[in-house]
Amino acid sequence: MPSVRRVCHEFLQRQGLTTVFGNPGSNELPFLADLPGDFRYVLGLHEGAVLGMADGYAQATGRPVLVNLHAASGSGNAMGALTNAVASRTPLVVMAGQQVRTAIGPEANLASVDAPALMKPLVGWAAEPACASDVPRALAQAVFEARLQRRPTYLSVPYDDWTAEAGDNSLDVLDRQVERASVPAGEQARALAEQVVSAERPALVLGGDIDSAGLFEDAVRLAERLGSPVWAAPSLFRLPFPNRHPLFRGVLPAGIAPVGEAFEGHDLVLVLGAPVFRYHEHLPGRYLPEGTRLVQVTEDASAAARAPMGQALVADPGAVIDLLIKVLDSPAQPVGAYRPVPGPPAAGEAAGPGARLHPEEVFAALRDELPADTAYVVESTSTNASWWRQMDLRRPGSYYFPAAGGLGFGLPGSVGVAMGQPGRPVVGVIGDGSANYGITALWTAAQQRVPVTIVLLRNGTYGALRWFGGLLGVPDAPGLDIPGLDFTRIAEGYGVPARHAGDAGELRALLAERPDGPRLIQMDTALTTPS
Ligand code: TZD
Ligand code: CA
Repeated sequence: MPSVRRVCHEFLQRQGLTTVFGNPGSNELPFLADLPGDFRYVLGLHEGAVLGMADGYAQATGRPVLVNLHAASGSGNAMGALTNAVASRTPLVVMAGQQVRTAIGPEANLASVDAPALMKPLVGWAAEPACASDVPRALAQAVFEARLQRRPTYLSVPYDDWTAEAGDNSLDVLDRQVERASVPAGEQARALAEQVVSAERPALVLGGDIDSAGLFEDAVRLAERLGSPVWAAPSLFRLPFPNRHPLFRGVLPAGIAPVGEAFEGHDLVLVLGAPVFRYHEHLPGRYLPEGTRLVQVTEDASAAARAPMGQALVADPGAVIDLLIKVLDSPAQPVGAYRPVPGPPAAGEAAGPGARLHPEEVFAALRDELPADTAYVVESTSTNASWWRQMDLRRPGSYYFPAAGGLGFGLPGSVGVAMGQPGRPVVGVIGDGSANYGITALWTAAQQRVPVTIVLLRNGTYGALRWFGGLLGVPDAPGLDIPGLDFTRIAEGYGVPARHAGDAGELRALLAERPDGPRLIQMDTALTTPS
C-alpha cells in the first residue's frame, strides 16, 4: 500500500508540477522526503519572492505551479504577492505544512489555526483535508480548481499525513484529467455575432487574459477584420496587442470618466478577456456615453457577474474570436504601417558624470539594443507614460506588470519568467522603491544562474506617490524619499554581478553584452510622472 506522499509525488509528476518554488519549515519537511529525481525545488529566501517567482514562472509557461510555504507565517508573508496572482489569474497551487493532527486543536507552536480561512478571501479554493487518506484527492482538487478557475488555491496538510497509508482508492486520482470547453453555440453565438456585425463603429478592449491565453495574434486578426480601434483594458498586467499597431489607441486610463470619454462615438464596445473595468483613480462620471452598448466576453464568471454595466457572456475569448472572424468574412482592411518610434528622447537634465538619465533615454536604449522578442517585467511606477512612448512590443508575452499593483512582483517575477522561458531574453525594469519588496529573488537568480537582466531605475523616491500626492491634495506626506540605496552593492551581496551606468552610452554598451547568468544595471534617473 503506497504512502500519501508517494501518491502525491506521482500525481504531481503526471500533472507536470515538478518545479516547486518554496521556502520550507519543519512542517513541510516530511513532504520533501524521497522527492523523485525529476523534481526541482527552487528555494526563495522570503515567501513574497517565492510567490512572485512562481507567478512569473506560471505565467510564462501557462501551467499550474506548486508553491511550498511554511505554515501560517510563511503563508502570511506571501499574501501581498498573492493579490497580484489573483488579479493576473495565475494558476498557483499553494501548499503549506500544518502541525500534526493532534497538535492543531491545542494550538501547539506552528499549528495554523483555521488554515483555509487565513487565505480564503484571496484564493479560489482552500482546504485542509478531513483525514490523511483524502490528501491525494484534495491535492488533485487544488490543481484542477487552480486550472479551471485560473485562480490560486491553497491546501494545508498536517505533516503526519505524508507517511500515512493512502488506501487503494486514492490511486484512482492519478490518471484523472479535468478540462473545460466553453464555446458559445446556438442562439448565444448568433446574437453575439449579430451585435458585432451590425455595429457601425465598434471598439475593442482587450485584457491581459488575451495574452495569457495565447490569443495575441488572434486579437490582431480580429481587429484588422473589424477595422476598429483597440484599447488595452485599464490596470493592464499583460500586453494583449502590439503597442505600435496603427489600430492601437493605448491603455485605457483607470478612471470612470476618462474611460467613458474614450468610448464617445462608438455604438459597441466589445471587451475580450478583461474585467469591466479595473478602475484605480477615483474620477467619477458616466460609465458609458449615451447610445454605447458594451459586451464583455470572459471566462471569469465572477468578473462577468460583478461588472456594473453592459452585457456579458461567460465564454472562451479565443472561441469568440474564431467565431467572429468566420462571421466577418470580408477580407482584412489594410491598416497602414506600424507607428514609428519617436525621435531621440530628451537628453539628461545635466551633462557629465553623475547626470540623471531621462527614463525615456533608458527605454529607448532597451528598445534599440535588445532583441525584438525580449520579455519585460516592469515594476517602475512613475515611468509608465515614458515606457509606452518609447517601446515597440510586437510579440506575445512581451510585457508583465503586477496585476493588483502590489509591489514585489517585478524582480521575482522577472526571475520566474526567465526560468519559464529559457532562451528568451528577459529584462526586469524595476524602480528603486519596488526592488526592495522582492530583493531576495536576486539570490535565487544567482544560485540558479538565471539569465535575467535587472534594469534598476534609481530616482531616490517613491515617484508615483509624489504624483498621487498632487492628485489627492496631499503635497506634504512624509515617508516618500528613499536615499542611500546602492543596488550594485546589494546585488553583489546576493551574488549577482552589477554595474552602474553613468550615461546612455554606457547603458547601451552594457546592454549589448549577453551574459549567461543574472546581472543588474543601475542608473540614476530623473523624476517623471506616470501620465
Ligand atoms: N506597498 C506595496 C506592497 N505595494 C504598493 N503599491 C505600495 C506599497 C505603494 N506604492 C505604489 O503604489 S507606487 C510606490 C509605492 C510605494 C512607489 C514605487 O517606487 P519605485 O517607482 O521607485 O519603484 P517610481 O517610478 O519611483 O514611482
Ligand atoms: Ca523610485
